[in-house]
Amino acid sequence: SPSDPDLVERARAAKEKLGDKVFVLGHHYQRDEVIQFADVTGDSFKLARDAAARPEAEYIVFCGVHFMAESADILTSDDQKVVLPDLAAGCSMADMATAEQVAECWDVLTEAGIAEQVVPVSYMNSSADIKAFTGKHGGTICTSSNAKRALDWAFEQGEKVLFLPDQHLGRNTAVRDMGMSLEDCVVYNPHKPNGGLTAEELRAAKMILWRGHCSVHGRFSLDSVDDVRRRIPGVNVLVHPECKHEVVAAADYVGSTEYIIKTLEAAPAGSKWAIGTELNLVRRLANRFAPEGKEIVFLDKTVCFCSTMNRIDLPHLVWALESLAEGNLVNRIEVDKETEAFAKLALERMLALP
Ligand code: CIZ
Ligand code: SF4
Repeated sequence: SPSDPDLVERARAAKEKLGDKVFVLGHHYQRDEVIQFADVTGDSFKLARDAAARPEAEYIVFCGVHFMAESADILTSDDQKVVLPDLAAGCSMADMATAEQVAECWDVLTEAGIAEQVVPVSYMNSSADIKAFTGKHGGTICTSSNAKRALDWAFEQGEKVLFLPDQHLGRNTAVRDMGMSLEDCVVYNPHKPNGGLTAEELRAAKMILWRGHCSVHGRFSLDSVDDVRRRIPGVNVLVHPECKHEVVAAADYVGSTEYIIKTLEAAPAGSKWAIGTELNLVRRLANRFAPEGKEIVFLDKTVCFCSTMNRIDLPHLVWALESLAEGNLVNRIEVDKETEAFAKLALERMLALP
């Protein structure tokens, strides 16, 4: 949708007034009307690092979702204030693992006599509390780009991994990249007593997958892959590893948003692609590469935008920028010191991965 010219002018003016004091981060899944004001774009981890590399920016306006703003606060200095233009921009996947549920899970693992063998590995898409739990129990964070390296490391530290909160990324990495079988994985359901698992099942498992998923990527189906192959002969199917295992198994290429972008940049003219990731990004890539003769379609027309990502729109961005320009610090996301220290430990283990 075209942006309102009045709002565009107000965003531009507020940004100009703030100058180097503000740095605007735009996640790949954000709307075009927001992305046009981003100083950098990227996935959540790249953006948090980009913010840390700009110490002169007092205000980091994070156009993305809540856990991403928390990660930016953890990785930036105490003088930098992270602002989320709409506090209702959460992530349904991150919300599927709460601190209380994960503490209860650890008690279940302790009672089954296996907690000492378990290393937690948590996806970037998790709350600061879950990252802190991970750091406290000797684990690491991973992104969809380094999940295999994180699991390799974790299996050097212990015999089992508790993977949080995305069961699909955990399963896909274990089975596709590590040669494990589906039987090596069990799913811990936080809504059932003992996670819905017996102590024997827990003892036999190598991968204990938290029962979380992405409400966008989890909706792509095997049918959507079959359909697009019928509709577009010769199409390359490229999906994000947050998709279900059967979708990933049927795809030609699998990888993070950064991988998807690089793959399309390198693709030859005349090639055809069906992409299984968030719609804002797929549309932007389709428009960008159409002049080069690359045909890019969305894998499944029944799947929608990430509704919480889309909460950040131009009116919210204008409001945040104008407030900051007037000296009002609004919608600050601040992780408390103790949580930050343990979460940072887990993030630093990721940064040290070979
Ligand atoms: O699915 C998401 O929200 C992704 C890929 C987030 C991220 O880490 O950038
Ligand atoms: Fe969360 Fe999925 Fe939206 Fe990413 S796309 S923010 S994982 S719900």
